Amino acid sequence: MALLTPQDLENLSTQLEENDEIIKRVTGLDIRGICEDLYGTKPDSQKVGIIPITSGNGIISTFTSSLLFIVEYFGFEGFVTEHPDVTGYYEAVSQGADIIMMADDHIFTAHNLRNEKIVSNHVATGVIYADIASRFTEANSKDILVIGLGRVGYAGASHLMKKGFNVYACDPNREFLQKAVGELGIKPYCSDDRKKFSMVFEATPNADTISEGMIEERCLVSTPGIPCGLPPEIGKKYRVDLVMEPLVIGVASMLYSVLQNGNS
Ligand code: PYL
Ligand code: MG
Repeated sequence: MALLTPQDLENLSTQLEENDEIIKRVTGLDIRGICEDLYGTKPDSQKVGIIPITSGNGIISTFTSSLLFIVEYFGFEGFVTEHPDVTGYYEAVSQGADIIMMADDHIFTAHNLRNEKIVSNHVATGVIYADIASRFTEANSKDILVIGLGRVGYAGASHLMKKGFNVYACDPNREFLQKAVGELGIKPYCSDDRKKFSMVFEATPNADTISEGMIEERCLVSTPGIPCGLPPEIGKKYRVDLVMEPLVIGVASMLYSVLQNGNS
């Protein structure tokens, strides 16, 4: 999995505001509204212990401080532990954390100690970016294109199938594609199908995965990016609305997904 860099996390507050405005304009809801609707939960100042983890490539200098900003923005009470790793875990639980957040190079998780709910950033990110794409108010059908069927794309495609969308998907890895066709019932898509979409959820670690033949005149592309799959010239030519930021939306989804909701 591609690792975030401090450059990716610069101006996170500006990226959040800009994306929240776009999301509100194209779906009618802001990020909070989408999370509440998606999970049926609302933050209530739960204590979130954020633990730096030194394994693998080690600490990303602004990662835990970015998480603290996000956690507090959405109405939780956050703290970053003084120590990393096991000592940090002990510290967080001892200080009364309701939710633990920590990431090594493979999994970034949120774990609610009070209700045992646990989620990975892959799943939470795939679900919310796919959900945002599916809420495009100018869409004129339930057809939606998913590009990339790795851990993020698969989670998003699964969510869209459950919501009753006509999910078309592609992935250069034939095994990933066959798995999603067999397990989820998605329709395989290739760009020479000439079918165009007004809603696209892109979840690949590559640039320029979206080509002209795929998108309608008005189109919403929703992606966790890094890099962006939409070539800028196509974005301009087709007046594409692009929802893309590196961490905030995925973390909001993680937090709301582990809260207790009324019917669970
Ligand atoms: C969660 C991000 C989204 C994309 N890639 C994921 C990533 O960069 N994971 C690695 C996070 C490592 C954090 C480091 C620290 O500072 O605690 N262990
Ligand atoms: Mg994100």
